[in-house]
Amino acid sequence: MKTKTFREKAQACLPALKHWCMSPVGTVEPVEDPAAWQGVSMRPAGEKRSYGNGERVFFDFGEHAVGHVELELALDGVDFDSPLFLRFLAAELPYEFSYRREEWTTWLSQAWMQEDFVKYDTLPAKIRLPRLYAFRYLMVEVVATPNPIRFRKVRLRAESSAGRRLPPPPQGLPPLESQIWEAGVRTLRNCMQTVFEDGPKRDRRLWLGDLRLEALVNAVTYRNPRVVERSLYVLAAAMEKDGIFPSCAYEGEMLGRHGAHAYEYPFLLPKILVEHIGFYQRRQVARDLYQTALLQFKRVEKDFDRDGLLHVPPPQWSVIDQNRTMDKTVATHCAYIYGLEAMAQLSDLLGKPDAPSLRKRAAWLRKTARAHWLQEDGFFATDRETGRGDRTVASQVWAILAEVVTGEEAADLLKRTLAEDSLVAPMSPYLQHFLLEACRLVGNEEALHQVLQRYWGAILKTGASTFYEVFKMDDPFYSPYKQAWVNSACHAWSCTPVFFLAHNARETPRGTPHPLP
Ligand code: RAM
Repeated sequence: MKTKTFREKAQACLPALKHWCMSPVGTVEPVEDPAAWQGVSMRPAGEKRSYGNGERVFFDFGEHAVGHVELELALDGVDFDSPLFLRFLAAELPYEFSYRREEWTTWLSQAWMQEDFVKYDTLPAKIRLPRLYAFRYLMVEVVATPNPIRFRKVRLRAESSAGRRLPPPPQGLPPLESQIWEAGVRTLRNCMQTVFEDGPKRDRRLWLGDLRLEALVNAVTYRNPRVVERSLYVLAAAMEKDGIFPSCAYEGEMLGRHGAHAYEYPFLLPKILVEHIGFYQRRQVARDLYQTALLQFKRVEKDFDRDGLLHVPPPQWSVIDQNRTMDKTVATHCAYIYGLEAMAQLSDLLGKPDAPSLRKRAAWLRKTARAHWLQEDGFFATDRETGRGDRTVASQVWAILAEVVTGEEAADLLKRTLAEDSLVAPMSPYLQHFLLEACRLVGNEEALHQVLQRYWGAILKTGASTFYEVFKMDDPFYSPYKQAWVNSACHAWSCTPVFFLAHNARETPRGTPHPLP
């Protein structure tokens, strides 16, 4: 199928955005607070009638949302002999107010900070800030004004294709899990725009790995299959002649262009398609992308060595977790097997002839992984890992998900993984999701709830109303970008506890129609 056709299909399922208005719940101010996560908290502050040169006001909208800020500006007095000059800084978390432009040290663009300087030549005025912000707190600083300025009717015109309403948690969830549910569905809502965005503060980009997880939660909450299909077609529309399925793509004016490529993301494509059929019994997108999905496995066959082990050729990289230093060899090899298995299921579902050869290859790759990487102590690790002692949770989780170990052996590996503190721990909710998936696969619901409550419960304790891109319990300032100001605090790959908490999702679907409300 031609990219032009994918483009047309992407446009045909463009979802409508729904809008709603939010007003601040109060004015606050950031204060240094050693007891608070990242050392900054917001305390109530009185609202003044008007603000003069150098003064700031911080509006608290009560919860994280995405949209355009609108407000009315009026001067105290009549003199207006110069423009009004304002600085806006929208923040997801209090710590972002410690941002200092001159202290920027990361390679990521400073333009991602939600800071804008705007001048107004005529007042009073009704304004609408041109940029979309993702935030809970909004600071307005009066850089220069001819007279004190009044802020009236401060509003956020919020938007999402999911609408405002957060689906309620299933009855009977314990309070902590209900809170986790609420933050999870808010996270997805705020990332669910005309495609599944990764995080609305920064990239606002559609990534294939993030899309898979968002599609899972969408299926048990907002139930909008068109956003899934639109997202898949937007990615497909950006495919080049080599047939590599993009890991990341743009929309709008840039529809048809892709961004950076993550090595293992394309292996998730058949999984998304199988689950999509399972959730909605809609097959067209799977039919359209079947051959493309198959190609993702064939085209990397050259990257296997003579022992049948997959090595990512530099400078390519796999995501697996937001950790740039750990060895991801085992996890990537196993992600390939996981994808092959899904590809075989997709072949069966669509009545294609490829399943037997795909399963044969998966079985062989399980053997090679086991033979080379299952160490004497019962953990999976490459020589590099064992040599340096940096065994990872990621390797164990992916070995389980790829069914390199099964049954009792897998259940035991999971238990030992959770009990072993020396393994390199997940840095992001993305890998934590696969840990939950492994818990469910081996049937250990108790461990699943423990992980979920411990990790996502800890995020909530930081004051979160949405879940984060990265979260390391022992390091509040952890950032894969070396600067926590730019981390995203509403990142959809972190919303998947909702999927595991939904009563109707007790089993990850394997292509069978899934009973959902
Ligand atoms: C970052 C984002 C995104 C992720 C990629 C690999 O840009 O966190 O969610 O998928 O990395």
